[in-house]
Amino acid sequence: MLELTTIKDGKDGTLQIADSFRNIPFSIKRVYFIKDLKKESIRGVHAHKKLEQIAFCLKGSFVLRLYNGKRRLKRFVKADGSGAYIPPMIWHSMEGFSRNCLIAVFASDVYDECDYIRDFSEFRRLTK
Ligand code: T46
Repeated sequence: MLELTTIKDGKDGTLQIADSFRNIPFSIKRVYFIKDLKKESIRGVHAHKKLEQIAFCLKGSFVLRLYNGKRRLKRFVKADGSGAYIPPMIWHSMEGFSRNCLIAVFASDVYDECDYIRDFSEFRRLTK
């Protein structure tokens, strides 16, 4: 989990800042949002060959599952300003969304379907 820089301005609220190479370990090339989720929704369920990502929950919460071919990890991600780093070659899925869950994902590159590994047996073969 990575923390954003937080500046509390008293009655004027709070600023949270994501700087590439400070809070975010890569140069951000794309940001996408995931919303309108249901309790039973599942997203992800794939790995990336090269893409690095950080998922921030802006509202609500969700469960992130990660698998590197050997170990499984389950993280409860909530809207507290911390982001979940998803490195390349990690099988990941998002589920257990709360009501009105809103997710922002910062990515190290533009969308490229060729970077996706969507077949689990191919992922297992590549991570053996
Ligand atoms: C990831 C998880 C956490 C685009 O055309 N451009 C984009 O930037 C994105 C993100 C998606 N798409 C298209 C590709 C598919 O035709 O939107 C469709 C749904 O994408 P996908 O099935 O990959 O959606 P998720 O939510 O399962 O995965 C997304 C990201 O694609 C992925 O990189 O790690 O969120």
